[in-house]
Amino acid sequence: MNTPVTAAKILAIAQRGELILSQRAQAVSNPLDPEIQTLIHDMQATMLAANGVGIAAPQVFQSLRIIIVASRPNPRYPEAPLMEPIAMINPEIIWQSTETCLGEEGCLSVQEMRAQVARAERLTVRYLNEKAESIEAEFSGFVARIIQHEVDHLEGILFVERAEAAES
Ligand code: K1U
Ligand code: ZN
Repeated sequence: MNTPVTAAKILAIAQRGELILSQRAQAVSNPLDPEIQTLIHDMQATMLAANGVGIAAPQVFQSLRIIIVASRPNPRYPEAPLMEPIAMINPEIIWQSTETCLGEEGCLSVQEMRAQVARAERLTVRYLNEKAESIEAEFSGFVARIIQHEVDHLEGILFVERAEAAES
């Protein structure tokens, strides 16, 4: 991801019950606007500071269609790929497999709760990158799970609404 010259800010993370987490986020009209570039930079820093593998703009009180996806291997998903964070602006899941898989999720906006959620195993997502280029890419497994979780945030949906069983 491109790095603005200014230092990144760690932003406050909205918690379950905040209205913004249940609202549909607005499309970004100008991805090259410096304010959008700064927001992406700050979202990435906030995600890393919170030890997350993804984040969506409504989680930092911005009702905009921007997500960051940053898989890494972890105890629940040891086979997960280690990837450079990808910022996706106006992401659209344009295809998803009918095959689903159950997996554990957490959320930076829902403290101390994890749950099993069924998600499509594979998907194709179309989005704008930080240079406003249109990208189409296919993902599977844990990365596809993160994308579905983050796109849900843009629709005002929390993973607990899709959960099969909660875990402590
Ligand atoms: O959007 C978010 O709240 C970030 C969320 C993304 C996510 C985690 C697990 C499955 C799907 C989506 C998190 O990063 S919560 C942090 C966390 O619980 C976790 C971190 C690393 C691996 C697994 C979970
Ligand atoms: Zn979340």
